[in-house]
Amino acid sequence: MKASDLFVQALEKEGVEYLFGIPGEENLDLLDSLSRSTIRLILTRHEQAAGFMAATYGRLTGKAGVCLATLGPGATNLVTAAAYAQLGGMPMLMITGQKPIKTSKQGQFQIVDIVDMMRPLTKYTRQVVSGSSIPSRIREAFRLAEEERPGATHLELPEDIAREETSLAPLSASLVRRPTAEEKSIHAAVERIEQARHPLLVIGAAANRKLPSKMLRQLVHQTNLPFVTTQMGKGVIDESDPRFLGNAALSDGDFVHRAVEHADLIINVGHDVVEKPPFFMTAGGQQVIHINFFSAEVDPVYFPQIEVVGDIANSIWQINQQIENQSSWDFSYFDKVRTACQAHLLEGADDGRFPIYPQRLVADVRSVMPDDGIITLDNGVYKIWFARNYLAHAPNTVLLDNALATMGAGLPSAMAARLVFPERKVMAICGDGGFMMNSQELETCVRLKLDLVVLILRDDAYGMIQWKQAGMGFKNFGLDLGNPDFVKYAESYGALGHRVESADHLIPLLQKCHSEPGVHVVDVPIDYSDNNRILNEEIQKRSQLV
Ligand SMILES: Cc1ncc(C[n+]2csc(CCOP(=O)(O)OP(=O)(O)O)c2C)c(N)n1
Ligand SMILES: [Mg+2]
Repeated sequence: MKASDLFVQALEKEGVEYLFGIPGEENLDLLDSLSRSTIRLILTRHEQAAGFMAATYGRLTGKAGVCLATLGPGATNLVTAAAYAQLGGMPMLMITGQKPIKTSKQGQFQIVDIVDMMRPLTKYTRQVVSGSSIPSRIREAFRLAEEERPGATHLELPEDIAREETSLAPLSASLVRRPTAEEKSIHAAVERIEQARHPLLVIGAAANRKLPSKMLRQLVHQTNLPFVTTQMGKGVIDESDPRFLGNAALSDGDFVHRAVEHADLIINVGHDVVEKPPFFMTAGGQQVIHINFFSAEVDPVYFPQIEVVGDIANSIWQINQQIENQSSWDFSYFDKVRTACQAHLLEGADDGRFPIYPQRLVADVRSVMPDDGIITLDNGVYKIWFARNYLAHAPNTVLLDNALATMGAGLPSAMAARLVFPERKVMAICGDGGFMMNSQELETCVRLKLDLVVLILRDDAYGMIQWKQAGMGFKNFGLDLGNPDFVKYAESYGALGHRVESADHLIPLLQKCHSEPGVHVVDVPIDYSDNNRILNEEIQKRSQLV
């Protein structure tokens, strides 16, 4: 058989279901082999979107999502998605083509050193230089993409190698278990938690996996430990739990930061330094226990005293087996923080103004989404409102990017979520800026018949930067946009376009979109005029009163 057949068989052996991307002439042998395989090609309109879809597939399943591009311009279009997967800890394999490497008559036409270009963006990047290396290269690319901490890998398959004859077979994955934490570190952690007066759990990105979520739920139920989440830790434990104090969406000055200041011990589970720190350690300040797959990356604001290194779910399980609830634990101040924070979250949730108030938008979206429904956020100022105000009830139901924090991923990640969970409701929530960065994928949605709801929050501006500009005392300059008529734009793709006409119109409209099949694009005029006052001033003042 030809080497590209072996390549595709190796992908099948890894359990690959989808290949997202845009082939070029350098991928035609691979495409031919793919036509005889069980893998479904998801053809997109931009490689970046294919990469975001593959990364999100990986984030949701723990198995590497795979994307495909040609050499040169196709491959350079993948770089933002590579960074997205790599920083976000999402397993993804990128496959790119290349001109023949043994002999070529085309000079340097379209040739860029893609393997080198991918080096800072991946855990592993290689050119496949012979058919016989395919089984080991593919196994290695999957092993590294999926192993903690997950990330991006890249293989370049040149045209002439794809066409080589080979008689090898793919390699199987080994049976492997993650190492678990050593007993003494568990003892030390348990002892410290039992001695603390005001222990607090902080749940971050790496805890957003299936088993840690179950174990953390058990720990909280058994001990009543209060908890806060980071943006990428949302949903690990149901945020409607009475022990949930809030989300660290803002860097400081929010209600959750009062809880953090008050804690004498922070149990920091799954902290990932790519996220903005949910708290800052100071010399002589509170103690921190670091629980993660890896030891802590020490920096000026993070130098934990105790580390429990190993499989997170197992560590929490072991702690749970040993810990005894203490009458000396005092959570009374945490309760006050929770009450004050919850009261503040309700403010504006029924505001009737139009264009829509962000707090009202979040409350209305929450009320129409089922507990297991998935929202995928692009990047804009609304991300802060959703992280703070939208309570996640299940793991990975709020897909936001607090790592690369790129614009343009909201729609592609919703598309991937829809493919992975065809029975669940999925809603993309994008700004008018971020949506337009990958809006061409509406065609892909329509072609694939993906039932989706896409909200476009229209402030006719790059609002997030306007908010920062105002916060820094600069005058409003350089951030206002024009927009297409989003209803007509959606319709031109064969999608269904809607426009919200009043605050009270939002809930019935979203319910209608969810109950009818098709790609629903909803133009939501939004009022950001209070962002600066509330996010930069009011929250700080009000939280100081607790
Ligand atoms: C690819 C990319 N370019 C630029 C930025 C910087 N940036 C962050 S948010 C933002 C504005 C987002 O505008 P929009 O999508 O309209 O959302 P809004 O804040 O207006 O709701 C910009 C330019 C980014 N994060 N990613
Ligand atoms: Mg905007």
